[in-house]
Amino acid sequence: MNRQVKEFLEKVELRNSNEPEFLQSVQEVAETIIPFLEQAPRYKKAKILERMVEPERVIMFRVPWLDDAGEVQVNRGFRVQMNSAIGPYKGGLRFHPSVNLSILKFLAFEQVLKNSLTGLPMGGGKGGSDFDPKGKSDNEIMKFCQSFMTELYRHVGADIDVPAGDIGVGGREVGYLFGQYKRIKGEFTGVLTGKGPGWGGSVIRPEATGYGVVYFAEDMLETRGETMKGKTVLISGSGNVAQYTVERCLQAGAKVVTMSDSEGFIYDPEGIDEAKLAYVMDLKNEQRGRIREYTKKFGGEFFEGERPWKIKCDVAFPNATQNELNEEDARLLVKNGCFCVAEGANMPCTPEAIHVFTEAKILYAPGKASNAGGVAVSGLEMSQNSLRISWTREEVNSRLWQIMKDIHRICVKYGKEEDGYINYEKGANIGGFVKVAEAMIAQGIV
Ligand code: NDP
Ligand code: 2IT
Repeated sequence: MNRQVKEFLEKVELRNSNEPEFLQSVQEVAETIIPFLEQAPRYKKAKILERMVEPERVIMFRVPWLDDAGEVQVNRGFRVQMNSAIGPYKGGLRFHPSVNLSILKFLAFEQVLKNSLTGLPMGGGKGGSDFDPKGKSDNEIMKFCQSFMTELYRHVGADIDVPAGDIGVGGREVGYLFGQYKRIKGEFTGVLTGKGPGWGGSVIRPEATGYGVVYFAEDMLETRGETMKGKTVLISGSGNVAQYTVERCLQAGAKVVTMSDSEGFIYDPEGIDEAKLAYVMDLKNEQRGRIREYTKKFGGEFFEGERPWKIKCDVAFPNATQNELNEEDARLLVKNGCFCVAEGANMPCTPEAIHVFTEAKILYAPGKASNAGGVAVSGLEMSQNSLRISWTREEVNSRLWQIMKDIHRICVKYGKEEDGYINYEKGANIGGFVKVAEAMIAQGIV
């Protein structure tokens, strides 16, 4: 590691020593940005990176609620308002028992660069709670969301901070959160994205992350004269991002053979077709069941406690959670002929895994580039709310498609190396950074 990178990371580590995920995401960015600063002394002098790793504000609060048995429950709520240089804070809310400050700071930090890459005026933030939605009744979910918003409302707003979904937060939760905000404030504004299409939500927002990651992979493949058609695809996760990744893969003529959840993965060598996907969507979104049920209905195999990476494929989409694909998995993927990995999740590949991909010179895209479609359509939802109109599916989809193309172009611009290899990680980091840095310089030392 370069000396300047090492010195920078030591300082960040000293102040955030118990935050491994945050440090991991900072290291990943510093390794490409610090060498770039040598060609951009203005950014170095203005200490842009030093400022960017310090959140503008962190809010932590108590979330008390009453469960169905009449017991008092207490959770912890957070909102990390990372950077507002180019627009209101924007980023999802995650409800998962693992949620802590380290995870939310890493997500908020990534979000700043991702939102910049979309070309839309959005700053970066992230929030959530250690609340576990699994096994909770609808009533309990509503009670929790109402209590969460009863504190969060004073920190958010359509021009201040606009949350959305992430793990454990989908349309149902956004609805309850929005209802409570509206009730407390007495106003109907675009304070959240991912709303229902009949009450201010954008069409294509549920599909956006999954569709976007495949659009991005299609652009990556095109650089090698390839398409998704006929490719064998591994997908991890079975939530929002995974489901619509499968849908778009099928539209593009690929064969998807795996999906997963926190209990294991299913392998269907025949491929997951439209009817099987419809079953998964009902199982996960309505029944709130486990992916292992799939094999009881359609055959194939369930691998308890495992992740899909040992199955032979051409293209892989890690779409569940952070650090779900390690060095050993990466070696297996490459050995089995996988030549394109596009992250639907945030930071699913460990640094060692990324190293394996870039050494092997296979196509690899970091989430901040390839999964930006979700927040991009959130940005389009904000625009529609401000204009008080709703665009059609065709309009939103074509804007999403164009935004993913533009992000790909930015990655190539900043990430193409001397031998022609496109380092998407470097391209995405520098491309996202420059716009935020310019805005921060223009706005002075604030
Ligand atoms: P969902 O809650 O809809 O689905 C999450 C999926 O990942 C589920 O299958 C879940 O399994 C699995 N999962 C979650 N945590 C773990 C874990 N610790 N170990 C193993 N499996 C796990 O979330 P999303 O699909 O919205 O989010 C998936 C990823 O995509 C996240 O990294 C998120 O940050 C990222 N992302 C989401 C966007 C969005 O618009 N929603 C936009 C951009 C990125 P189980 O049901 O068993 O928990
Ligand atoms: O990680 C992400 O980009 C998201 N969870 C979506 C955020 C958003 O505001 O739509």
